[in-house]
Amino acid sequence: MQTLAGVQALSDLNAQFGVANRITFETRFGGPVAVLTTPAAFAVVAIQGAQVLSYVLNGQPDVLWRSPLAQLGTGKAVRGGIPVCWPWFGPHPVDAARPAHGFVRAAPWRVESTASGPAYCEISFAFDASTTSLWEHRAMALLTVRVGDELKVSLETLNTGDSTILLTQALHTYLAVGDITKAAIKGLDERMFIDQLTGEQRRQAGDVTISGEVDRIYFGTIDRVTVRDPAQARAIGAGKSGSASTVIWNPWIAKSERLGDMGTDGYRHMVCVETCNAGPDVETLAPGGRHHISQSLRVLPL
Ligand code: TA6
Repeated sequence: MQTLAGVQALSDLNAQFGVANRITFETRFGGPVAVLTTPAAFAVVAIQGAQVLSYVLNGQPDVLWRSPLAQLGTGKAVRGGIPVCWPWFGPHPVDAARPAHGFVRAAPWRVESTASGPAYCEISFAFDASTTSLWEHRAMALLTVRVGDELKVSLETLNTGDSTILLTQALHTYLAVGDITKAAIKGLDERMFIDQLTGEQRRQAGDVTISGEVDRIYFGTIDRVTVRDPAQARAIGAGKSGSASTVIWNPWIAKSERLGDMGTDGYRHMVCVETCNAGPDVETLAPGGRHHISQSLRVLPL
């Protein structure tokens, strides 16, 4: 049964896709979410945007940062978790009037399937972008979230139209850290990046540390990135596939004030490590073509 804005009713979702004690559909953050529970961890995934909002390993703080103002159904993506930026990253390359980061991160997705095993739960969503006025192409986006002792988010694009798509995208992941000023991001040493604040291209020297606004597209990198978080005595590993660019973003103080939804000192407790096809890393999809991108998050010892 379809209800508001094409969102499937919770009762129908539980009947069709629920799994007792493992996968339930309920209301959290003011909107419909899936709660996936395994022996090692649980995750909360909003139907809106197919957005992971929380990933918590037993006995650990949330791996994902979320705005204290997080609320579904506002017409904007929740600030935090893993927003899905598709089918373009950042401002639209030609038409600035179109929404930044594409048009699916605040829209309802359709639950397609769920699965669970002794150590994992999984949910898949679909977005049919064949009839939107915001885009001149036709495609399907399929997003799968797999929860266990790691979190894996996969996004597949299928070009269902008759024109070639130049695809950019991001799994725009907000990682939670105890204190960003004490954190270090490893794995990008010697990689080139575009500094989005100045437009310059520079080469990274050593670990990425943050003591001000950082907005960088690292390109030519298929590397795993590790965020060392001494304040929480842990590290978070971010592996990826289908991506040759990684964005590192922290808005710091002034931009946080302009954004208005970062909370009082949210910037101190987050860093975005985004698995992307962005900057020079553009995927060309011929009609019938597919592209798959994924990010895997794992908590590691310091
Ligand atoms: O991924 C980094 C970035 O492009 C930044 O420039 C900043 O705009 C951020 O995304 C958040 O964008 P949003 O539209 O969610 O406010």
